[in-house]
Amino acid sequence: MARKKIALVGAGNIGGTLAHLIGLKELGDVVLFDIAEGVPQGKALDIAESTPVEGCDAAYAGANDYSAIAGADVVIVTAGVPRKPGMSRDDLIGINCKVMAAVGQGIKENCPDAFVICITNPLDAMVWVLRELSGLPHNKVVGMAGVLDSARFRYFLSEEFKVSVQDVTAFVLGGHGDTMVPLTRYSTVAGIPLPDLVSMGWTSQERLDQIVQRTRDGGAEIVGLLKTGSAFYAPAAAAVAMAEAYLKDQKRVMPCAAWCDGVFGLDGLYVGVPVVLGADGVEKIVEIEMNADEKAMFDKSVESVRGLVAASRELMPK
Ligand code: A3D
Repeated sequence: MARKKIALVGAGNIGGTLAHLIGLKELGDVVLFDIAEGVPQGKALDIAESTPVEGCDAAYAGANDYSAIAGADVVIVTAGVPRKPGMSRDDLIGINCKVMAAVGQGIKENCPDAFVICITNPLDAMVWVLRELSGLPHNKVVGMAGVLDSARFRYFLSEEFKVSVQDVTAFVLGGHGDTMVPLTRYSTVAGIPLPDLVSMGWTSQERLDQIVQRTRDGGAEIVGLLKTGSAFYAPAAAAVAMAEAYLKDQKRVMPCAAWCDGVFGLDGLYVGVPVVLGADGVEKIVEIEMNADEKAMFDKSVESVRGLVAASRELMPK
């Protein structure tokens, strides 16, 4: 069986890290595409030269022309600009909306059968633009945010409880912004929900509230430390896990920005919800029950995503 082809649109910090991880995991051959001349070629060659040391079989190419992504099985999109200290993800909408329109067109013309994962911010609106311009079926276009936000939550919880990250599960839903919704009732240590752990005295409600807030501010914390860009190791790892779920038909249950039409009371919106990811892309949306408080937080997040989509609609090429 021929190796899979994975196209990375955007060869910046996340794009380069994606390329490296994909080779190490031997998920397929990698094409890096970017408008910056030499950057995708240079990163492709550099990583290719590490493969003999790592002992992994993956071919690498870099390109400035969309024809290079032809026939890709998976496309991961990071093209655009990241935020700088003091900026919110939403401040990126003007420039990244135009970039997503060009990328959507490139995908439509070159690899309409691909599974597409968008990472570019503001995430929930950019994945919508990408889907509109590419014309791909909604189940084949998703946004990466929930896996990252949940991983941050899991990491902070594992530190708090002094247990392995492997035994902590967590769900962060809603839009990828300040209104994201970490769901404590659906987050567990080895199956024990967080509210029960508070009752058991493992932590206090106050500490848990602080961890929830740190999760919401997780991206800004890294931006503040790096000063010149945003997080890229964990975002790349999260997107690779999603690509692997698709390529290996793993049927993994992951929070993704998925097209919600007739679920969660929504009538056509990309927002973070639990989904089953397999060979058909988004195979199922897991419509969990939310209590009144959770629903109120989710609705607030949905409203903020709606605002961003409306702004993107105005900015999109007609
Ligand atoms: P960066 O290292 O700047 O890379 C972006 C790359 O995109 C650069 O190499 C640019 O040359 C390239 N680019 C710009 N315009 C185009 C275009 N029209 N076509 C092709 N390539 C282009 O950024 P990064 O890799 O750190 O971040 C990329 C994006 O991911 C940003 O929008 C971030 O805000 C976003 N991001 C999202 C998350 C989520 O969890 C959703 C997390 C971290 C970063």
